[in-house]
Amino acid sequence: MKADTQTTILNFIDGVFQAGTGETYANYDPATGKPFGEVLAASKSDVDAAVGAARAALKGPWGTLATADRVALLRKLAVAINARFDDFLEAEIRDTGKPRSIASHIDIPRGAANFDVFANQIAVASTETFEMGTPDGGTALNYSIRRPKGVIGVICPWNLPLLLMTWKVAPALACGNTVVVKPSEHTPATATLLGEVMNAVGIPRGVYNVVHGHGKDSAGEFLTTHPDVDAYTFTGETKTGEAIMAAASKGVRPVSLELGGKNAGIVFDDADLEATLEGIGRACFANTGQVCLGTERLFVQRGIYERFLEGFAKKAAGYRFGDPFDEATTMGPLVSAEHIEKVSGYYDKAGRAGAEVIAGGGRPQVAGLEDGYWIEPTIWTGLNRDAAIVTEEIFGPCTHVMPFEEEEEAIAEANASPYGLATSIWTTDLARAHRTAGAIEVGIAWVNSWFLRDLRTPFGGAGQSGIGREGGIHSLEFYSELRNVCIKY
Ligand code: NAD
Ligand code: 6OD
Repeated sequence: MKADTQTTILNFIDGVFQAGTGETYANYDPATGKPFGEVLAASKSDVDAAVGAARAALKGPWGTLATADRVALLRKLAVAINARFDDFLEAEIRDTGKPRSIASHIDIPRGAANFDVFANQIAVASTETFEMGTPDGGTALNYSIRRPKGVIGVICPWNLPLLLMTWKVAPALACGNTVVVKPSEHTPATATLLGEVMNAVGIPRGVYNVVHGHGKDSAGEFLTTHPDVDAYTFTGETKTGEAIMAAASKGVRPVSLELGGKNAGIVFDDADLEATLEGIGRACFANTGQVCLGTERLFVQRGIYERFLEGFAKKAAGYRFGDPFDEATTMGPLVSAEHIEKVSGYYDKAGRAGAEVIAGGGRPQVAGLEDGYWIEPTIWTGLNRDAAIVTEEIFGPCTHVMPFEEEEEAIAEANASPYGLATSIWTTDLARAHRTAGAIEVGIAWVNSWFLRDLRTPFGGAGQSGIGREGGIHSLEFYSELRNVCIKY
């Protein structure tokens, strides 16, 4: 169990940690439900100062730094995060309640890797050249140069705080932009700690700024309505994405939006049952179901349905709740009091709608941590496709399973959603795998896998799951302004 240390979270503006002049609020430990520190959030004038610092840095040394020098600094950042691995790990576990086994294998390593990946990407990024004939018989050469977009507002959620924040900050800095980050109010720690690392490796002041607070009428809205921010990159709920898009439309600022989902998993009769149970188990329950790519609608072909349900119920019952700092814990709490209220509200709705509970369905008692935000991994069946738990994003460790007969039926069910983030398809028939992956309207279709990431690939959502693609060259496209130079000679 983590020692009962208190923390005070400050803003990081122009290279200096400073108390905000906005609201002050308590930071809660999800495993105990008790406050363990406070956040001194940014006021409108603090956000002004952060944006001003970012603008000054852009016009100053950062804006003129050679790509090779930026690449070297990004690589140093990756090394420096790994050098402080345990500090990041502790901060992330304390804020989110996620088990050490997840944070140490996914969140913190990816936080560092994001800087390496985008250092590599910008180091070899090319642009186009076209030679053309001119009407007077001469020649012109067109080539493109890459310029930073400017000051980028980065607004982040709480489910994978360091991973998702650096996923945006790394390519933004690689392209020569400066950033003002607004982490989730629930998970302010690792973005703040990254400020120390930025200073330690010599990133010029003002390049990376962090402002804390909530969304509406708070730091989030102060940032998204600030006229001197050039573009916004956001990860979070679809409704929030709409508000950010509306704010960004003033001044015609571009947005990259990674939003919610209600992802479908499909298990065919010919799937390798053991591998499927392992993969689908992760897709439904990893990080206590708080992964945007997670599976909350599952369609299982009739021939394997009963055997699958039996194994799946065992999987759900096999998680071990406990102190997130304990290596043996495999299921942490939900992130906040607000979120447990939302998720348990859906558990109640499932009961009222007459769902059959195959596993879980309630809130466990965790010895010594009774006031934490715990909830059981849950499997339901028996509801129609229009039930709230089958259509709305819950963002908890739960899924609804429906049987199907034919491939076309599973595809139609998977596509019956306004969201289109991810799918996970389980089959040993290669032709069927290609057909199904091509037919489901999503940004990512995993076959016989889930959350297997190559950071060079396009990442994003279709429909109400987002706008744009990031990852690899696609991130560079969003975070840079390409200029065509046309030389007639
Ligand atoms: P959220 O939308 O409530 O909050 C995200 C961030 O936006 C927070 O920092 C919040 O303070 C800020 N915010 C809220 N209202 C705002 C406003 N009006 N103006 C400016 N900022 C505002 O999302 P969350 O609860 O933190 O995260 C969970 C959601 O994120 C889920 O819907 C999940 O699917 C989604 N998500 C999507 C992806 C993806 O890649 N598509 C990844 C992770 C999470
Ligand atoms: O792996 C990533 O790059 C990424 N953006 C993951 C998103 C996970 C959603 O919770």
